[in-house]
Amino acid sequence: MGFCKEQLNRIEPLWSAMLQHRFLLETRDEKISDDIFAQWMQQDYLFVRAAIPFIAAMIPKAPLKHWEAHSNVIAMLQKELKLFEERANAVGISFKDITPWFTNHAYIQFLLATAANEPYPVAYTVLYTAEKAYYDSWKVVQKGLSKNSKWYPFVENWAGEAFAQYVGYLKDELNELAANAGNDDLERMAEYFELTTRYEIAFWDMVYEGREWPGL
Ligand code: MP5
Repeated sequence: MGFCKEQLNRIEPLWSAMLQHRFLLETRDEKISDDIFAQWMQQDYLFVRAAIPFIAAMIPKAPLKHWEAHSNVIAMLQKELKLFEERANAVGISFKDITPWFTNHAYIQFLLATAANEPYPVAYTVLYTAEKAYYDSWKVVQKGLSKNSKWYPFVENWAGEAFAQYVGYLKDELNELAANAGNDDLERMAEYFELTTRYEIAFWDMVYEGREWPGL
């Protein structure tokens, strides 16, 4: 069994909890409030923007054969930002003066610190886990959301065939990185697989809790 499957099996209760999050079920069942969805859009817009320097910071550590894919991902993220902007304009949501809330801030710092400080296979684990999490999450939404919904373009973005292929590519490459990794790196990869999943769950929670920053 490859590393990815092994990890998904190991943390199965967490992964299932993520896929049963009320944000996904309410969006799927068209019961989500516009305000909650807007909060997700504003925060995820900032997250996607921060994913660009995360990918860019991985490139100097990456084997040459990964450079093209990483460059393509940066282009994909730029297009994704335009999708957020188009949807925000269409429904009257503003991205002006938004800042990352506490959990989002922590997740972004985690991404950037991982790319800067950890070995490449560990950073690649975080990339795969975050992308796989969004693929599986939006597949849940796809099961019920009408194609006419104003939120359907997000389903098309993350649950569509192009993204499925990209996540499949990341899985194969991560399995290969893991097959060639030493024990220390492998342990760290498993730890970061779980941590990334916990951040994903915390991110959905944050959208509801709506507390911008704890403390005064
Ligand atoms: C992704 C995302 C997917 N947009 N937001 C979170 C909180 N996790 C994962 O990443 P991408 O780069 O938008 O495909």
